[in-house]
Amino acid sequence: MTLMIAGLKAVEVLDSRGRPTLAVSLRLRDGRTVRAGVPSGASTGSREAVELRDGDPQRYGGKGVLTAAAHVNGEIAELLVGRQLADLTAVDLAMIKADGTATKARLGANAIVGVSMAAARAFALLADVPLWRFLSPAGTTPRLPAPHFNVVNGGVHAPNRLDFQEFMIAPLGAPTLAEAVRAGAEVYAALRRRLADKGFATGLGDEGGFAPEIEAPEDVLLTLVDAITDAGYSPGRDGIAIALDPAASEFYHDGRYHVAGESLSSDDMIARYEAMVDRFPVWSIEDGLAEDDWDGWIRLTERLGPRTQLVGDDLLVTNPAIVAEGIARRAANAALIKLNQVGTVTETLETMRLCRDTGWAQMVSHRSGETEDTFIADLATGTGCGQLKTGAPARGERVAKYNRLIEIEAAKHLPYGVL
Ligand code: 2PG
Ligand code: MG
Repeated sequence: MTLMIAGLKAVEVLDSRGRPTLAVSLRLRDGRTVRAGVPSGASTGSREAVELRDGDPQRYGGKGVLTAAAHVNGEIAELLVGRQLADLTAVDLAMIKADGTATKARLGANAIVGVSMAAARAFALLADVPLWRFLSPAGTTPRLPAPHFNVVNGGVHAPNRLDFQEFMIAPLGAPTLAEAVRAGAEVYAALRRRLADKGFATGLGDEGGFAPEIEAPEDVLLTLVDAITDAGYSPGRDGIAIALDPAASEFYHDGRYHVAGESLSSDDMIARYEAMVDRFPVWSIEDGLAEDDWDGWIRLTERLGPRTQLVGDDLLVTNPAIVAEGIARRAANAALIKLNQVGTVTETLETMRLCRDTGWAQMVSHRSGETEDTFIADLATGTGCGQLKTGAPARGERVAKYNRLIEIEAAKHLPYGVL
């Protein structure tokens, strides 16, 4: 069914960190309205689509998004409103063409992705199907993803001494999504008790994980295994596994990795990960090496790829061309999927298709700056990719996504878990 947009409006609102972002609303001809909230990262890859910020130091320290909002309300609205739009691809391609840059820098990836997400919701409404169903490509089986709860935050997401950005728990062995969420929340509660007993502060980082003053990643892993056991679960792939996102580009300077006071080469870093995988139930490592250390990534994949999921985030930035390069060079074995890294739903689905066709794993992801929008829960479910990370089982903007998964499961019984 073709879409005719009657009105399009973006306003500057706040994200979960208190920074400006866009809320886009799209009105259909029958008066129904759909909305989208645009996420925003802190540890961004250098090849991501460009988030347009005003740069006016008088407003929000230069981070205002009035220009991007004006692009939605002006040029993009002129382009799309009142036209017969055959499908989502037509909407996205029209915006890509009008933008005219390779990185969406002129209109702003934040403007474009907000409209793209709202348009996807509009098409789902017209087809009278849930968003996850609309986003499900022909021939794929929808599936509830294994949630990856980020329960300890470091790096640029927390003001502590911890260099690794994210320590996630993934209830891979849970029978259903609802049980996985329960397991995540119970371990989170057990972890709070463990940290408090040891005298650590239990304040939270940007994604709702605890931000204790622990320096060595191995010490966090030890505590996590204890918390999993305290909560009555078994650490490992049959129970609750651990996933890391060190976000290594952030601690890679002058060709060395700076971790817990040590200066490490790529090979030292790989050996350190190998020791972690030997000792702890770490099943997945995202951005273990820096985005410009491709040779290191290739060696990491050779060495750990057979038994560990190695996810490219900053390395691959959800971009189909860069993911294709990663696949060809065997520089990882999985991709992180973030809508705003590439800037449209259509291109995101293209990257996901590429991964599926090649047998690469994929994990859909939130950003550290989020809104209450739950689009990614539907995206992960509809594409059947098997994995979603969207923060701790705490903080409204994170919990909204997990709650959306629970609602989807309650409405329709779908298979659960990693592929
Ligand atoms: C990441 C993300 C999300 P940010 O590195 O994977 O957790 O962080 O949104 O800051 O890039
Ligand atoms: Mg990452």
